[in-house]
Amino acid sequence: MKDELVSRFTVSIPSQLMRQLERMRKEKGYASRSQEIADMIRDEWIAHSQKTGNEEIAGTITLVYDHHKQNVQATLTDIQHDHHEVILSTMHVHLDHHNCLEVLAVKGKASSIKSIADQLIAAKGVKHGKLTVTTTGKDMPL
Ligand code: NI
Repeated sequence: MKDELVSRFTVSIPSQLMRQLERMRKEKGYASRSQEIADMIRDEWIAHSQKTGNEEIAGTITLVYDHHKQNVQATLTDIQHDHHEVILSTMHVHLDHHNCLEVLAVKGKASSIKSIADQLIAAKGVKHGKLTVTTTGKDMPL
């Protein structure tokens, strides 16, 4: 790190998330928070690079949201209808009185799947979302 240029930035996150970050740092054995976050960014960067190409991929988009939050369901449905050609199937599970789990099976160009996942995950009211990418199997011999 001595010879590398270092950038510093300030981040504001909920206190509970901060406690979770700190607990994870200790459990993973990182000496510093900077080291931990740098590794998280590298990991995300690799995943991000794989999702921005032109190749056809398959995958799932998982969303957890509170359906009582205003407009969240309508927003998610609008986005899904705009991209019906790549969303093959959806499953909706009512986790409890408030929380819904939605899983979308998708297939299409990596960059467009990534963009749809980003829109859904960034929608107001979505608590957590994740795109999991896999192969379509076509160019994957056993
Ligand atoms: Ni539900």
